[in-house]
Amino acid sequence: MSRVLLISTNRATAPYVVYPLGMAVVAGALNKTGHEVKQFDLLAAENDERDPENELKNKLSLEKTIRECNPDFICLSLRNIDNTDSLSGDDGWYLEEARKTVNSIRSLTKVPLIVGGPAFSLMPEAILDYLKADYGIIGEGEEALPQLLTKLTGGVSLPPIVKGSRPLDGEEFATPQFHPELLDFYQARSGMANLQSKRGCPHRCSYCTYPELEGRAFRRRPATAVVDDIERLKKDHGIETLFFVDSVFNENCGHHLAISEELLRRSLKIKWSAFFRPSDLDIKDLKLMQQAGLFALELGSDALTDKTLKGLGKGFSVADIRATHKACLSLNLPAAHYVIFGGPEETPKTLKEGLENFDHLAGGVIFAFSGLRILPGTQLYQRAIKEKIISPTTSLLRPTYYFSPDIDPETMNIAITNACQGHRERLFPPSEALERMAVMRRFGFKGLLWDQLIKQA
Ligand code: B12
Repeated sequence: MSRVLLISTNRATAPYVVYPLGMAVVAGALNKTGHEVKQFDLLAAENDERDPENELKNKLSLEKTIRECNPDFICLSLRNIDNTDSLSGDDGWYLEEARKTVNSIRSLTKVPLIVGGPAFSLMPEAILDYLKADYGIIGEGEEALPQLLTKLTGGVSLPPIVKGSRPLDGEEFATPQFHPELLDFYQARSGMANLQSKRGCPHRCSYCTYPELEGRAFRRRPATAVVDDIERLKKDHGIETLFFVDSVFNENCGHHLAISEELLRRSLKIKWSAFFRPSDLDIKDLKLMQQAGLFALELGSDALTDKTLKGLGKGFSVADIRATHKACLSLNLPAAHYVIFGGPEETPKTLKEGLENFDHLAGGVIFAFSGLRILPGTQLYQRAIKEKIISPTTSLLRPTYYFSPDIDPETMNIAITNACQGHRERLFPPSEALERMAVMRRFGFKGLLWDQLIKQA
C-alpha cells in the first residue's frame, strides 16, 4: 500500500471559504483501501489571507509536509477554474495558482502527480497539459484513484487520463474522512460544514455542467448514512450548521424528505441549507424541512422572464418562482435567488421585464450575474459556436462568457446596477456583494450571511 499526499488547491474565499469535501471523500476511499493518507489544504496552510508573505508561508509548509510525509504519490484536488463572474476577468482565474503549486511540488519531489476534482473534470486534457501533471481522473475519485495507484505501483503503463466509475443508487459512497483541524479552521471562518446526500442531475439547463459532472441519474446515499455523518459532525466536532452540496436538493426522488424525516426521527438539532429548484416545492414539504433544520434556501431561479427561462432550458416559469418565493415568505424562511442576465434570448425587452420582476421577490435576496461562463459539454457551448461567439478551437481555460447577441453588455450592466441601487438585498456586481459580505465576516458574522442581510434591511 502507498503513502499518498492529498492536496486541496482551492484558495477561494468568496462567497465564503468551503471545506474541501472532495478531498475528504477521496481520502476516505483511499483509507478504506489501506493507503496511508495525509490531507493538506493550501488555504488553511496560508491562513486565508492573500499576500506575498503568505505565498512564501504556503511554499514552506508544503515543503515541510512533503518532507515529513515522504509520499509515493501526490494527488491534487482542483475545485474551481474561475469565479464565474464576467466582471472580474483574469483576477478570478485560479489555474495559474494551481500551476505554481505544481511547479513548487516538482522542485521538491519527482513522485507521480495525479489531478482530479470538478474543475479538472470540466476540461481534463487542457488542464493536464497546462499544469503539466502526470495523470488525471475525470469525475468521481473513490474507486478510480485507488485502482490507479495499484496499477501504477504494479508498473502497469496507463493513459494519462482515466475516467472515474460511478457508484450506484443506494450504495454507500461519498463518506468523507473529515480532518478535525481543518473542520476547526473552516468552522472558525465560515461557521459551516458541508455534506453530499446524492449525486446526479436530470435537468437540462443549457449552461450547466452538473449533469456532465455527476450524470443524469440520481444516486442517493442512504439517508441513515448521511444522518450518521451529521450526527458525528455534531457530536465529535461541534458542528451546528451545514450546507448540502447536492446539485439540487429538492428532486422528485424525494431524498430531501427522507433526509429530513431521518433528522427528525433522531431529534438532531442541526441547521442546514442547500440549493433548491423553485418548482414543485409545496408548503407541506417546506414545513417538514424547516422542522428538520432548514433555515434558508438558495434558489437557482436563474432568470425572471418566461422567455429567458426557456432560453436557459429551466423547465419552470416566473409563476413557479413567485409561488416558491411566497411559500418561503409565509414560513419566514430566507430565500436567495440567483439570477443571470445576458443569457440566450435576452433582449432589452426581457431585461426590462426581468428587472421589474425584482419587485416580486421583495423580502428575499437577489444575487445578479452578468453573462454566462461557457463550458464544454453544455448546450450553451454549441450555441456559442453557432452564434460565432467562440469557435470549436477556442481555448476555454481562461474565463470566457456568453452574452446574447441581442443585448449590449455594458448598457445591461448599468441597468442592473440601477435596479439594485438603494436595495441592500439586491447584490450586483458580484464582487461588490462579496466585499460587503467580507466586511460582515470581519465583524464576526458567520454562516451564509445573505440571510442576515434581510434581517438588517
Ligand atoms: C455546492 C457547490 C457550491 C456551494 C458550496 C457550499 C459548501 N459549503 O460547500 C457554494 C454555493 C458556496 C459554491 C460556491 C462556489 N462555487 Co461551487 N459548486 C458546488 C457544487 C454544486 C458541488 C461541489 C461539491 O462539494 N461536491 C461534492 C464533492 C464530494 O464532490 P467533488 O468536489 O466534485 O469531488 C469528487 C470528484 O470531483 C473527485 N475528486 C475531487 N478531488 C479529487 C482529487 C483527485 C486526485 C481525484 C483523483 C479525484 C478528486 O472525487 C470526489 C468524490 O467523487 C459544484 C458542482 C457539482 N455538481 O459538482 C459547484 C462548482 C464546484 N462550483 C463552482 C464555482 C465556480 C464556484 C464559485 C467560484 C462561484 C462563485 N463565484 O461564487 C464559488 C467558490 C467557493 C469557494 N470558496 O471555493 C464550479 C467550478 C468550475 C468553475 N467554473 O470553475 C462548479 C463545478 C459548478 C460549475 N459552475 O460548473 N459552490
